[in-house]
Amino acid sequence: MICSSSPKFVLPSGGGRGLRVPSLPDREIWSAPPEEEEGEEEEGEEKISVMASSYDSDGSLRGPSSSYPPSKKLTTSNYLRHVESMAKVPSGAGSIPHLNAVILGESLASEENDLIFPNVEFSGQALVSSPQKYLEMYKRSIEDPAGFWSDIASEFYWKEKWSKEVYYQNLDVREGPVKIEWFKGGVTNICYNCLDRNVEAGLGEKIALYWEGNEPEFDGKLTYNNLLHKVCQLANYLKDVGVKKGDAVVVYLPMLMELPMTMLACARIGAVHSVVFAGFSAESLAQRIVDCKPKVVITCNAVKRGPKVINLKEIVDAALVDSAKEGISVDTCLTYENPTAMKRENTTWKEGRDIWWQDVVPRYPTNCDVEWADAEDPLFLLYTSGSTGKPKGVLHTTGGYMVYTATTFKYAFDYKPSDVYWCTADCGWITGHSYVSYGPLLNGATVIIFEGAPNYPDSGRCWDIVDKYKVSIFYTAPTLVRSLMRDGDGYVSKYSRKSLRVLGSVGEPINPSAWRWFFNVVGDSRCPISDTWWQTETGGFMISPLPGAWPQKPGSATFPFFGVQPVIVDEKGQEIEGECSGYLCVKSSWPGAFRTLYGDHERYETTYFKPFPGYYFSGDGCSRDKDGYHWLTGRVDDVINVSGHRIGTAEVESALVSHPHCAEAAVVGVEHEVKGQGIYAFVTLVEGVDYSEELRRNLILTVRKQIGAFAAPDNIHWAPGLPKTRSGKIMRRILRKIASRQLDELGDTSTLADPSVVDQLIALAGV
Ligand code: 6R9
Repeated sequence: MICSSSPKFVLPSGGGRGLRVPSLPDREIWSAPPEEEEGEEEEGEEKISVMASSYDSDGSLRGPSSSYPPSKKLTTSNYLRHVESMAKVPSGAGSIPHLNAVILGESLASEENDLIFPNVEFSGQALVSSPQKYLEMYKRSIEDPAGFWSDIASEFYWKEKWSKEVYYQNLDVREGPVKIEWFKGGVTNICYNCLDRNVEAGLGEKIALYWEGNEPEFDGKLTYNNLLHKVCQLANYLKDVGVKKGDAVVVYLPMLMELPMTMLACARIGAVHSVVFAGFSAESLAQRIVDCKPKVVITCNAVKRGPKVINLKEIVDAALVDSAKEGISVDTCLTYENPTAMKRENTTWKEGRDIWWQDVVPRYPTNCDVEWADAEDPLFLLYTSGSTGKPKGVLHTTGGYMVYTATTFKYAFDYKPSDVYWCTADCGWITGHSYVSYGPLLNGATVIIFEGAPNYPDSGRCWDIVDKYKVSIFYTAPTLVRSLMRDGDGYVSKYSRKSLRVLGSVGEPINPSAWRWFFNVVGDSRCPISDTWWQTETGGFMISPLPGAWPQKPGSATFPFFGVQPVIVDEKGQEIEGECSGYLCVKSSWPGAFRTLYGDHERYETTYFKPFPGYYFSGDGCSRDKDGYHWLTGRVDDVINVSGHRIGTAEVESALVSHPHCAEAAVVGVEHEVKGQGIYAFVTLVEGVDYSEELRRNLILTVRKQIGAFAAPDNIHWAPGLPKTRSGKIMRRILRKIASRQLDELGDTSTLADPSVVDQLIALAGV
């Protein structure tokens, strides 16, 4: 299917699928509710301060206005009504898990009265200053994607321009293999666009990276010039040890400036980086090494996170032993000495293979020719969890990813050249790829890289950093917001934070009380929050507020980014119109989309394009309210989202059953106050083995060892038997209810092969 022609754009009028514009003539979404609907205000109920503004009929902002609707008071019954109706959605993704129902209930209850308008000053200077402006741009992006994205792409450096056909896509498995291409034939280099282009534009002396160490007294910085030189030295070294265009390089580094530097050096010479989060275990690292067979592994000896020293080199050593056993031996392990964490002499070493970064890299020239790449040449691999035990190697290519990350960064954070930007994500996850490294650097931004833990030396550390560097855009995860919120406002109010302008959230749905705290306490009710919904697979933001453009609803990711056509489908794959709940899919491609799963295009099609033919299926559930706002409701597959990290239940189960005393395991997600979801594992032991506290600890340790500490189960529940259907399928629905102690909601258990196991499990809860 060739798509240089324009798809039809339909802007529904009221009630229909898609967007509604809050403007004065259409007062529906923000007008004051009728008197009789008002209820008593709950005691202790949080109140959000509303930035009172409104829109003129031409869509421009006006206000603060005395006619701004007063907030509607909320009653308990309002609240519960929403929880109940959302928990029992008649169609779509089926019933929403309890936590999400509560979150949604909270959200939807607040949605009716808490419409947060951007303030006039903010909108006045915003890149997208009104819903009308957004709609104008959005409409063009959908009606003429080729023109819209070509115009933006032209702002980057291309050695050769892309071919006439700006993009090609087939998302429909019924029409042949799934294929997505953007700017094919265009020749560019993302490192050149991040660094050389910005230096040539006069930003050479601008700070590219600030580094803040784990200990507050250690810090560093690099200008765009400095960074370019260091990237070139590393690129030259890599070339010298034989890394060529298309070769994989595995990177296992903590948050040092050397991490984005390494990614850029790989990109400069056309090598494909595969960054592995430095919290993964040796076994997980080995698995990724075996899958992509790198020429070189780049790591550092150790890192301090809070008071703890983590010996990364030992983990890499163990991984390299494991991968060699599988026939993949790596000749070069470039090791950065992180002197604040560990001295050289204490580092384990293998002569001939290991080499100190500081001994070799600085000797290379500070300039290095760019390896020009086709827009569709691979840029990086990043493994992510799926619903089987084997992680998926998500593959992103060069040109479309470059254009998309840069554009989403610019608009979703309303980026200005004077901004200082801090994203707390680690570069081991997609957020660190797109929004610590590539997106901001492509915009010539000043970025903070933080090595440490957000609560070390105390819970005020984030705001200390914000004040120290005058951070204006702060992008983080709901789990961090919730944990800092629990530690009290005192840690926040102690610091000025007056440099903050825009806040951001990513990784999981942000529940409205966390949203409100983030908005009111951290942002002093001044800063819009960009709640960005996206995925490793999407490369960049898909549904996100544009600060200054839209009134916000706490907990809603609001509307699609330019060029993105989200649809909500029911279980038959039919698009559902208007206010609804169902599976979130995307129709039509966008430049930042992943192109395949490394070495397994069939799995790519099966996982993402076969469930609902014609669409990309995200794996998430979503509700759309009457105003077209999107509310993400969490994963609908066997993936648990722990503190924003995706963990496949199958991966944890396979780690558990590798323990010699564990015969069978079934893992489910349960709500967790801080992490969003926690991991709850039911384990059946081998005949003759007794359950004990020691065994419980060993099982948890096994998972830590095989996957990483972040995947350790919060609960182990001894299960002499598991609830199974007569065909042997584990009824996870029942396990979820037992895990969350919703024992009156177990439903019909009579179809189980042995219904008595349910009572047995209930009796063993808490053992
Ligand atoms: C960027 C990232 C993707 C999954 C995704 C969804 C959840 C991410 C969210 C969100 C609600 C948001 N998710 N952002 N849910 N609101 N703003 O996190 O990528 O690690 O691949 O996870 O995270 O469930 O499907 P990734």
